[in-house]
Amino acid sequence: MIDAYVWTTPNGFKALIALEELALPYRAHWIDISKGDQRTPEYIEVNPNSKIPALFDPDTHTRVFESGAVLTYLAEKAGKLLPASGPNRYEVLAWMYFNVGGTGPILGQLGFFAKFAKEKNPMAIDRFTTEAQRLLKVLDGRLGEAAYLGGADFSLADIINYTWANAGRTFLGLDMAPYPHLVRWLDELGKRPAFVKALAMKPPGAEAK
Ligand SMILES: N[C@@H](CCC(=O)N[C@@H](CS)C(=O)NCC(=O)O)C(=O)O
Repeated sequence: MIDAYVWTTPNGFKALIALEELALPYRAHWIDISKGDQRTPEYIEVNPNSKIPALFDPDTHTRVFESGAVLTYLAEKAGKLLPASGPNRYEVLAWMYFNVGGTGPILGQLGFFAKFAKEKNPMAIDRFTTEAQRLLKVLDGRLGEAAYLGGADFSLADIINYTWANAGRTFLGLDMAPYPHLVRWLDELGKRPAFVKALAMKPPGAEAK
């Protein structure tokens, strides 16, 4: 049984969606990043970078941190959602890296400056809004030429990009009118049973709040 370290954020949901899509048995450990659980010595053994998601697989004595590596490990364990070789493997990996080096950090920084920061910095908000819009346009272009980011088939590339693009539409409230293909893909993925199940998950006790 895989130990999955998660929280209810775009990066945490990537791991939960992948576990559900791949139907791998797991136990969710809720790391409350608002309370600093990510900085405890026990958790730093799992992720030296003090972020979620991460996992430990007792079957293979493997720890994995960074969402891209976490999803790659899960797909390779299940033998699904990441082609083992060939050009399509690298198309999927390229769109995964596009998220971990692009939409993830840029929309994350936009969230910080536009939503969380007490002092509003117009230059930072403008910089990250412009770059977020540019990246969403790149996703839209790809989804105008292929059903899924990796090509004809649903893959890890879709899971990893979904949570941040969806946060752009919902939490960040970006205008999605310029991205009709992206909206089509968001709507379709959001109806998949594994997405619906994972995105509804909450830490124990959260329902009572
Ligand atoms: N590059 C990392 C980013 C992970 C990340 O930023 N996670 C956030 C939650 S969405 C986090 O753990 N933040 C806690 C903190 O920064 O202290 C990945 O892709 O896994």
